[in-house]
Amino acid sequence: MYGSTNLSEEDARRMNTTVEDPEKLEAFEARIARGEKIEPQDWMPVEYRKQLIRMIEQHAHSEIVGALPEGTWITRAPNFRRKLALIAKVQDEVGHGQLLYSAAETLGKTREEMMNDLLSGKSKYSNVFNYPANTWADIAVIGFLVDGAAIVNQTINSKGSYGPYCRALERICYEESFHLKQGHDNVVYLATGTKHQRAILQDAINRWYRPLLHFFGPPDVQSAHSEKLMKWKVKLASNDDMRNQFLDMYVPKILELDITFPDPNLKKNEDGIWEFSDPDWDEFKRVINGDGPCNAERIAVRKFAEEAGRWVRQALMNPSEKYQVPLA
Ligand code: BYC
Repeated sequence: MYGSTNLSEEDARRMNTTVEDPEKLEAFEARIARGEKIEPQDWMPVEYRKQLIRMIEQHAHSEIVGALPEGTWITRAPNFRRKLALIAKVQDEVGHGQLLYSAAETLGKTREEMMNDLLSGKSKYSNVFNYPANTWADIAVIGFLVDGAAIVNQTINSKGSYGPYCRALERICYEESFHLKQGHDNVVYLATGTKHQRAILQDAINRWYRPLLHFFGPPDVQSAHSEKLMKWKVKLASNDDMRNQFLDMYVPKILELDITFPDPNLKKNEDGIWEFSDPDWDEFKRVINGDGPCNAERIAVRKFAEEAGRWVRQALMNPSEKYQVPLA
């Protein structure tokens, strides 16, 4: 699925290059224009490699950190059926992290380096996972709308240019579509339930609305990386386009349940573009730079997991350890 995970000596030497061989660059861009997939052993510009590492690594971190808010609800799920579904979903999310770390490793960054960068705060992960899941309705909203937003992003980018990332995204999208059904079922159940159930759902939508708008990244005019990523077909739609697609698909599904959004200016114009109030981009910047409601807690849990799992990694990596076939 992934191909090589080793950086060739030549690629390692080129990592600090700023000027690319024009012929190779032209041939590379022609391949992208023809819609070919780039594979790990192929020549690629250093900036393409660095951008992919940044984006895939952030995506991988988002999956494993994203498992935490939902994970806290496994022991508090309202019934056995919901608990089973949530356990399976959380397990899937961690598995997505594994797929994505493997895809990022093909570009020459080791998993250990990625994990260290997450724990030191050098690498980012999705803003949405720095908010608390206060009630069971948060789990419904995460399952329906956060997973829905992720599917919009991932379905588009699975048609991109880097083979290992696209193949990982395709697999992830199959599983995410089950998560979405689980989230939708949960949202509809609460929306058609008691007064209290509707109230906690409305409260959760009120709190998740702005983080969900932030999920697709800053407005296009402020996006630092979009131009390059779109030129090289790593991203196939801009942040604003993806956000618009999400609003188009999901706002009507919430409104039909007679649940509202906390924004009087949210509306679709005749040209198909959604308008909304400024979702406070300063809050977005604070949250992605480490100062959100749960950033410290999320990293503390990951540090605990890293330390608690060290003996397992050491045992697996110990070349003198031999597997003993257990007695029957
Ligand atoms: N959160 O130039 P821009 C899931 C950063 S997990 C944090 O527009 P780009 C799930 C951006 O990194 C799926 N940071 O960036 C799991 C950059 O900072 P740096 C999560 C963000 O890359 C468990 C700066 O802002 N999905 O679904 O062109 C349970 C400028 O932005 C965010 C992914 O990870 C953000 N939301 O476009 C349930 C998708 N947005 O690196 C569910 C993969 C922007 O220069 N990523 N930043 O320091 C992408 O598709 C793209 O990276 C983005 C941003 C569209 C998010």
